[in-house]
This record gives sequence, C-alpha cells and structure tokens, in this order.
Amino acid sequence: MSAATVLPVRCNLLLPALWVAVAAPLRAAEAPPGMAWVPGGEFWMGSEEPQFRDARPVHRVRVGGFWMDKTEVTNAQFAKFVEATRYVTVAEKTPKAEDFPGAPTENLVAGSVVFAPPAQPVPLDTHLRWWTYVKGANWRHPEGPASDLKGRENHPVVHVAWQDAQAYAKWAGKRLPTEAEWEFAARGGLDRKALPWGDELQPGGKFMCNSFQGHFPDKNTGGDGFVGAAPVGSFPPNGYGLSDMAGNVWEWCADWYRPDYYPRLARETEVAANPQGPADSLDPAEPGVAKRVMKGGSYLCTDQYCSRYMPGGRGKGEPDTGTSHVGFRCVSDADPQRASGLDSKEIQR
Ligand SMILES: [Ca+2]
Ligand SMILES: [Cu+2]
Repeated sequence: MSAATVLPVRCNLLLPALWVAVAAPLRAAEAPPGMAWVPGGEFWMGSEEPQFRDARPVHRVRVGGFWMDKTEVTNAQFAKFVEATRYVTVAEKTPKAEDFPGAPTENLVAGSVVFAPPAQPVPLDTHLRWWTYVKGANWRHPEGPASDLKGRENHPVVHVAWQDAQAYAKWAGKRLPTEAEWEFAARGGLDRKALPWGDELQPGGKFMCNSFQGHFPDKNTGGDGFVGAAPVGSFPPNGYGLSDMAGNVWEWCADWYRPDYYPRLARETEVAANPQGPADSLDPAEPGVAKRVMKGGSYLCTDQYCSRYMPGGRGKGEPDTGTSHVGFRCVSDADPQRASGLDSKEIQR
C-alpha cells in the first residue's frame, strides 16, 4: 500500500484533532470584545423539575461552538445601537388600531408592562396582580416617563421586544441564541445540575445570582443586594465565563415556543443536532398567541412562585411585548463552516 492511498485517510482523521489543538489559543486571542467561547458538545437538555411541565423529557442535544456575550446587553450598549440607527423600539410606538380590533382608542397608547408589587400578600393565582401596563414606559424610562437610566448604564436593557432584540443583534453582526445553545451555555460545562454553578441555590450561604428574596410579590427584601435588576456581571460567572445566566433578566431566544417540542425531539432523534425550535408556536394557555422562548429567569424568580432561573426552565413571551424584566444577549459563529462541527445536512429545523 502506498503512502498516497493511506495519507488522505490519515489526514481526515488527524485534521479534527489538530484543529481542536490549535483552535483554542487562536480563539482566545481573537475573542470578540465582551464575548466568551462556548465550545459546543452534547448535553442533556431540559429538566425533571416537577413544576416545569414543558421542559420534559430531558433529552440528548448536540450544539456546535459559538461566541456568546458574557453579559446581558446593557442600556449603554443598546443606546449606541439606537444612536447609530435611530431605531425606535416597539414600546415607544403607539399601537395601531388595526392590530387591536375593538380596543378603545384611549387604550392605544405607547407603553410597556412594569412590575408593580402590591402592598400586601396576594393570591398567586394570576400575574395580573403584580404586572401593570404603564403609559410611556420603555427602555429609556423603565418605570414610566418620570424614570430614567441615570446610574443604570450598566444594567441590562429591558422593555425590549423580541423584534427589538433581533434588530440589535443584526446591527451588532450577531444573532440571538437558539434555546439549545442558550441552555448549553448556561450549564457552563456541568451535567444536569439544577443551576449554572451546581445544585444549591446558595452554596455556603453565598448569593450566586440576582433573584427574589422575601415574600412574593409584596415584600422584596433584596437580600442578594438588588431589589430590581443588577448591573451585569454583579455575580460570579459560570464555567464558560458567562454572567447572569440565572436570574437578573429573562433573555430572548430565537426559537418559537411549543410545550410539545421536547417530546417530539426525544421521539424522533437519539441526539438532536443543533435544534432550531419548532416551525410554529403553540401555548395551550393562550392558543392563537404566537410566542418565542425566553430563558434564565429574572430578579423576580423565587421558589415561592417561579424558579425558572434554572437552566432547564423555559419561559415564553409574545415577540412584540417587552416587560421590565426581559432583556437579551447575543451570540455569533466563529467560523460558520468549521465552528458548528456539524454537517449542514445535520442541521434541522
Ligand atoms: Ca434580588
Ligand atoms: Cu421566574
């Protein structure tokens, strides 16, 4: 057998190994500002947490490597985008009558949904008890026209709709993460742990994320140092160098939301390769209202009501609605050809 017949085979075998060996230092040197490399790989996605009925079954998923913003997009970063593009967010625009047939004209005012805690304990039967639509609330005025961003430049931008987040990502030359990428990244290299750092919410009594302490929703003691959102990176980063992958603010993902998506993937594939979410949305709680996935929970998460700060937890929201605890961060492909580690035929919708 000649060297010529052997070599191509050997090269094919060696190349991936070599690539891995040289890629790590190269990537570290070339890290885009503010981003961390998430190496990709296989993991168990989802959660057996009894209250997360839409996060079952835990199923096998593979994602390629990608860069991810180390923090949520801040007010200062979003301001740069708006300055450069004159972009106007959904919350700053007056809703059109044709989009809300039957709504009285006086209700068609620009604004957004703000957390407004009641003064005393309330039944946790409907979130309408602590959320209220505030005229003039938007990313520049998080609590309404009288509020501003002074001293909050480094806080995550909020009141951004999914389409606002998309517009920012496009401008930044990035994209929103898929739900699978987001969850892989949040787990920080750990296997099936409840939280990005392990299984305990407060290891050794230490606060590891910005969530809610006290009595929900009326009494927020801010035991972790923050009653509302915290400046990004206020808590230790996870194993991939990513901050606030639990708590602080919810983060939009690219995927449509359906509660039956995980069972379908588990049924159809042994290992779901780079899943992009279902082709359409269904929320049985609100049929007819298409929703996108959000992940990571927020400063309002507490085991008294919603503990979806866990990486396996799933959130959902109407793409044209932001609130005072929803933001986002972006990802980008290092080299779309190689970084994915997947054949294009493997990538499925
Ligand atoms: Ca807090
Ligand atoms: Cu929550």
